[in-house]
Amino acid sequence: MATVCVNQVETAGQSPIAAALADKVRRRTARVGVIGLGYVGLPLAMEFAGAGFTVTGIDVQAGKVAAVNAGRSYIQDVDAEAFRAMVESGRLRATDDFAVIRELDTLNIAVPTPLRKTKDPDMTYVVAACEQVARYAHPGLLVILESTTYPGTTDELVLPMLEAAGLRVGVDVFLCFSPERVDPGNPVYQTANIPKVVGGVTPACTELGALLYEQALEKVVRVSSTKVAEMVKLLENTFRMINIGMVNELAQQCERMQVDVWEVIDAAATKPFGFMPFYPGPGLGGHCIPIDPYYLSWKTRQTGMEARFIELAGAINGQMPHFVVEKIQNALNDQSKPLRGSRVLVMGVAYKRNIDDVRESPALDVMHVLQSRGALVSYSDPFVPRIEFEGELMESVELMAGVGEADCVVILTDHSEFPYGEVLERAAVVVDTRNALKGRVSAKIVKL
Ligand code: SAJ
Repeated sequence: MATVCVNQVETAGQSPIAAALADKVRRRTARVGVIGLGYVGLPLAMEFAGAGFTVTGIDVQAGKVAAVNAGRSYIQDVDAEAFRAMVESGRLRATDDFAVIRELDTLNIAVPTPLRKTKDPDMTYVVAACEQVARYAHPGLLVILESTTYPGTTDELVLPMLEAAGLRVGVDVFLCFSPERVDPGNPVYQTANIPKVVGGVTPACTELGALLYEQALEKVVRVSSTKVAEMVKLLENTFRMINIGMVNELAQQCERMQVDVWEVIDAAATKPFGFMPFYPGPGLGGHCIPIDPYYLSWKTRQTGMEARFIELAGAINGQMPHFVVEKIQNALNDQSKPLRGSRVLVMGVAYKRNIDDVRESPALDVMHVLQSRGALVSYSDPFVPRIEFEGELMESVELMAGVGEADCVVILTDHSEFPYGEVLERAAVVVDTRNALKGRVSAKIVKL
């Protein structure tokens, strides 16, 4: 954490507006705003408040605003007690009124950037937020976009909106991009200790963005432009998506050749350099990995080029639910049971272990395919008490009861707390798509 210096002399070459803002940031008297109080914005607001800033969260969802002002954290990674104390101390509050931007000195924008059905970027939330920012922006304001997006967004979409409001970026206002790197549920890496990349429209912008983060976060990485910062995030997550696609294809190759893909990967992972293990699974879930790469492939297409790795990995990852259903069908077939009318219990619907998030979860795709082929599907997930599935509300069933009634159990999310030994004992057959039963030997186990 950078030490706080007071009575800083003006950094050489800094404009008076920039110098004044820098001084307020160093003194922690800068009034900080965060737009978007989700799994990125709320932890970030907490870090700024914890660093001594007075923070105003802005969100269009009245429920979130009310929860924040009641001191109630709704984000798993934000400690409830610390959050309540921070709100009670007056350091953190929320509003849905964007006019508050008039009194703010810095603004982080962390709103969703989903995909449309056509797999094109949906910039609705970013545009809506930036329209409000441009409406209330004033000289001396630092704006940092954090939402994952295609390279060029900050320069081509956000900057013109600020300039149209009569503000010169790099002179009156300062504009950066800084990719969010929040990993929900990660017990080791949280907002404060994840290195923060930041790139500005001008060097003065970059310096101010970096200075703000240095007050609250452990490590800040300056890059030369907003485009570099935007591309950094896309590389990080495209790297994962493509490598997951590769091992998902490897799983199918290994099945054809009767090789245990899990043993292969574990053995390859003993290589102390030049290798990073990824594991096959039922598909690609979450709000980052299945989505972010398509922001890159979309922008690539605008330049007249195809992002072939992304398209191929997307196709492979996208058909994994069908590969899993085939495994289930074969497992039932070995018991002379047709899929139609058989009871299949899904263990775990969250998109990855030990979290409660079902966004883009491949488990929902597997369940959809199973149901469309006539299987009687139920699920059990200690983190997810109920889901809306095919327009119906579906409750999580008690695990061992579900296992006892099922013709086939399929592990789609390997939550740590599942009693895998008991499940294996009671189940008729278990299709294990996560190698959760690693080390156990039984004819009942069907591995991916
Ligand atoms: N998955 C596999 N095989 C793997 C790894 C993941 O099938 O080897 C699946 C997961 O089950 C999940 C999906 O891919 O369905 C995404 O998993 P993830 O581990 O990438 O987790 P996310 O989506 O929470 O990704 C976040 C990302 N963080 C940010 O975007 C800031 C990602 O960059 C992180 O690397 C990742 O967490 C992480 O490392 O946990």
